[in-house]
Amino acid sequence: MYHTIEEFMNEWNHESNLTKKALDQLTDESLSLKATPEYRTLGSLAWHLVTSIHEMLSRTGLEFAAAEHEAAVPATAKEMADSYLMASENMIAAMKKQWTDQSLNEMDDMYGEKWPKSLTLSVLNSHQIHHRGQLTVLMRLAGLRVPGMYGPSREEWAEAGMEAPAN
Ligand code: NI
Repeated sequence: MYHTIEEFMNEWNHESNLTKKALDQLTDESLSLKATPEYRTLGSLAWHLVTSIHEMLSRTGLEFAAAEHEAAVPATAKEMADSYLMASENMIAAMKKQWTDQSLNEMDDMYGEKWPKSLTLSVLNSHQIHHRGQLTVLMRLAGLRVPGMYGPSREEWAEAGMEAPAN
């Protein structure tokens, strides 16, 4: 959990840049990809990454403009990436204005439980990382370029003139 807003922002900046890198690789055609008939499309998974920022943080009372949970999945990858950036930037700007470090100890009603804001921020970050991992798998299936996250991707190994590890 985070003790200061700055602690969260440092981590969020790093993670949201990685998410943005992945979203920037999506194509409009790739959005309709389904790994299997019963799972959501690549586009709807990517959109969940966007809308969950407002869905989760609005429960804490933070007020900011961002795509809401019920918003329809956009038809273009660009709209999705732009919406992500806007949600992320507006959330950070609102937090700087509306919260202090002490706010992180305040409790909110979250999904039937009481969470301090510091926990909500941790969950927001873990939730993003979890779904981004799923997204990169679907991106592979769609034949898209996958950016490295915590290490080089297959393409990045190749560009560095090295062979990617087999496992
Ligand atoms: Ni989720």
